[in-house]
Amino acid sequence: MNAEWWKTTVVYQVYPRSFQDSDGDGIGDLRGMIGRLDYLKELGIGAIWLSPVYKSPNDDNGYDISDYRDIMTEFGTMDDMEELIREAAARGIKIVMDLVVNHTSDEHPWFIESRESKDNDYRDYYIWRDPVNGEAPNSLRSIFSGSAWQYDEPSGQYYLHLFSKKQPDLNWENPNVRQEVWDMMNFWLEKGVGGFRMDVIDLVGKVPDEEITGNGPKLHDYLQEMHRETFGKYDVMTVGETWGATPEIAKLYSDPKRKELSMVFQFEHIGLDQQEGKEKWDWKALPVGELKRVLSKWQTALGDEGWNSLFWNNHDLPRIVSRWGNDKELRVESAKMFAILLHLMKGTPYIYQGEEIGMTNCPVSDIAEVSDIESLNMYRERLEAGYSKEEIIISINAKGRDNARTPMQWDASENAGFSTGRPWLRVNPNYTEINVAADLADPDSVFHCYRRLIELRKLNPIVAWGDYELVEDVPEQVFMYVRRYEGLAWVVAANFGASQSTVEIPRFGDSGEVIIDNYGRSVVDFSHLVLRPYEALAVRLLRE
Ligand code: TEU
Repeated sequence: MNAEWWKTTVVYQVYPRSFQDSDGDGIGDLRGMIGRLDYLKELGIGAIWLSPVYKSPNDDNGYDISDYRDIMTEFGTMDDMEELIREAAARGIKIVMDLVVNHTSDEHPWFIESRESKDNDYRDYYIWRDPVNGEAPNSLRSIFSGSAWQYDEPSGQYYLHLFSKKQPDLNWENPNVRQEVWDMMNFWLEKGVGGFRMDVIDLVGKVPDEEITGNGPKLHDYLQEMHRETFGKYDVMTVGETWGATPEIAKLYSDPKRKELSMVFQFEHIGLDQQEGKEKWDWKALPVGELKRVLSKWQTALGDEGWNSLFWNNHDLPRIVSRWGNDKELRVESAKMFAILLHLMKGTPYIYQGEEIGMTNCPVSDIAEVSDIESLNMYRERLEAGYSKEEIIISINAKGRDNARTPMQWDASENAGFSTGRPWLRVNPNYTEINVAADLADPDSVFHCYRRLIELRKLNPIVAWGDYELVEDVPEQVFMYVRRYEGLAWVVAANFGASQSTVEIPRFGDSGEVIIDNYGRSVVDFSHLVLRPYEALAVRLLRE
């Protein structure tokens, strides 16, 4: 048993609603996914993080669960799920479930009971408080706009919901709640899943009365209890979604000695294009220098007391090539640049569906085209606050979550090969050009760059285990680092600029063997290296 398989693999995130429909209802499903496993095997990934497939009324696309032990009707059945786990395993791929246990759906039987009456056995499964001076207990805000407290007429109390009002927060202080969660996790572990991605896990230790949400005092006790009671006995990976993690906090989760999680998603780099003290909708240009410093800090700060996750994208984030690259004439180059830069770092890389073919954002012109609850609530709130429709739509196009959720673009046929029916969310019109079939056929495609990067990680221990050092004496817009392992040194350079940049580092020697790049170079001379717009390369140094 190799306890660390997740340190040498690459994880692929599937957003099932948008991956592959098999029955023509316009919604992706498990059977569709099974049919695409060979594609994922060809890409070379070792695990799939599956966004929620449980029963859900879909107020937040499955992140509002009404039955943790059943499958969403539109996605299929438990038999399909078991077949998916089996068929994936047959291809060397593990299925990592999304564990959404900060909250349930308000349609979960626990909540239906809980809201029945103040003395119901399940009342204390959720967080109920009396009004204060006839109003909400305090000023806690929902991440999806408005107050985090919802008044419940019949009992005269408020319940807490840090997300939508159809996502009431569970009360983790209650040992029965924790036991229910452990039982449910064991139910899935026994089915052979490869681990869990833990939704907003940093919120479960909240102390609502003190307005503490993230990183509450008992958070790590709970996670150690979880480790003991559930996955500690299995060879699985666990990754926590932790928006507020610093390297010090990340070590608390991922230091193997503490027996908590394998790793966390840290979001420090993700917030760099956000204006100070404002919301994600209020963006600014990416400060490349800060990106270099932040990612490099994370590369070195965890040392042996933790493990990094590496990602640009997920189902909550805009597409990286549109966000920080050029999704027009340099789409292929910039998509590959992000891939090369990230995949040769230390940590476990995550690819979000469609990223491997350079899928782009999908702009809308009217709120009627928007599906995501976060954007819809924000739209209402900002209209009331006096913003114009036009400025709100600009924010949604830059940062809205639907950008990442449009259907997977498989080929140039109708609906991009995603569905024979009408897709639940419109297909990005650029599918005739950007699609899997086209990328598979072109050896220079974004897909083949990702496939090669995954292979490089498998074949070269330096990628998983090498040390990391940022190269400082280069122009601000060039992100350059060295990996070193057992006498070998690899240099990775990426020009974030839309213009060329010159790098002069004579100590790296006058030539090096190109391992991978995005402009088709054969030799690299570091004493005078002109990097073209979004050019990225990795080179094995002949001497240092
Ligand atoms: O996301 C947590 C979260 O905080 C996000 O809503 C985030 O703030 C926002 O989307 C950033 O743009 C997780 C899931 O990934 C997300 O899809 C869910 O909506 C949310 O939890 C509630 O379960």
